[in-house]
Order: sequence, then structure tokens, then C-alpha cells
Amino acid sequence: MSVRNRIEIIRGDITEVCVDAVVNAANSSLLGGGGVDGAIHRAAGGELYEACKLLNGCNTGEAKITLGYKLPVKYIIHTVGPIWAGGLTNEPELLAACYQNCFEIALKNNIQTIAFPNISTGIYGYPKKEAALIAKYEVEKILKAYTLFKKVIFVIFDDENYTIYSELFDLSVL
Ligand code: AR6
Repeated sequence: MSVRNRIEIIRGDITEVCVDAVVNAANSSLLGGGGVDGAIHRAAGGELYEACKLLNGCNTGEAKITLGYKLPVKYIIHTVGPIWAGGLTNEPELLAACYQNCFEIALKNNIQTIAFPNISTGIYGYPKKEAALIAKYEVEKILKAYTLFKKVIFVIFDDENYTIYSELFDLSVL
């Protein structure tokens, strides 16, 4: 299947998506927070918090894995996006590293279907269009390189990101 056919854009709540793994846009404590992180912790339950306590945090751009607990997924991959600070502190490289490291963990765990939120584009303030271009570039690169990945779903929560992703992936021609 072509790269484009293995990418899906959906609107909704990532805690309701059934895939092998969902990605969490966490903070470096990995102990929960607001936004998608809060939603994932609430839905997965207290066992996720206990598991995260054992992970010793996570640096920006890196990723760590837990089970999915009460979510309808096998795994949660927690990654820490960069906080936007004007673009002069390696934010693009760090955001790209989030996607790369999530896929590296996915490969090691035989994860074939994976759902991403729009990392860093909420509380962390990354400009949405720029973040979407990085997400698209990294996902297409990995799908070209690895046929193991059968489906990558971008789960879009807000209107602005949905408009951006619709244009970027030309949803009108589907
Ligand atoms: N499902 C899918 N996407 C969601 C959901 C959801 N349930 N809820 C929000 N989004 P954010 P960040 C979207 O702020 O910018 C947390 O406190 C949202 O519309 O969740 O990486 C962490 O603990 C946006 O497009 O994450 C960190 O401290 C995207 O998810 C900090 O926020 C990311 O927004 C991380 O900030």
C-alpha cells in the first residue's frame, strides 16, 4: 500500500482510538498534566500513573513506553515535545525527534498501528502549521522506510489543526 494510504486523519479524542499504540504529548515528569496528557491519564487510570512513576521522567524529544491499561490500546508511547520559544532553541529538531523516537520504540515493540496527537501545538505553543509540516515529513519518511507500519492516524482535536491537516493531506480528493 502507498504511503498516503497508510496515513489517516481523524477528528476526535485519542483516548477512544483503537490501535496498537497511542502517543501521549507528555511533560518531562511523565506524571500527567493538562490537554491530551490529562485525558490519557484520566482514561487509562491510576495504574498508568504508577507505571509512569517508575520511568524516571523523559527528556524533551525522547520517548518512553507503558502499557495502555484502561485505554483500548496495547501501549502508550509518551513523548515530550518542545516548548515553543520562538524557534531558536532547536524546537524543530526536537519535535522531529519526538516522532523519530516514537517510531523507534514502535519498531522494537512490533507496533504496526499508531495514533498521534498534534504534539506541542497546545499548551506548549508550537505554531500549528510548522508542527504539522514536521509531523508529515517524519511520518512519510518512516512509512517509506518501514512496511511494518500499517497505519498512522493523526487524531485531531481542534479546528485549526483540522483545517491545516485537511489542506496538507488534501482530504478533499479522498
Ligand atoms: N485527544 C486528542 N488530542 C487532544 C486531546 C485529546 N483528548 N486533548 C487535547 N488534544 P496539549 P502540548 C490536542 O496541550 O502542547 C500537558 O499539560 C490539542 O488540541 O495536550 O504538547 C502536558 O503535561 C493539541 O492540538 O500538549 C505538558 O505539560 C494537542 O493535543 C503539556 O501539556 C497537544 O496539546 C504539553 O503540551
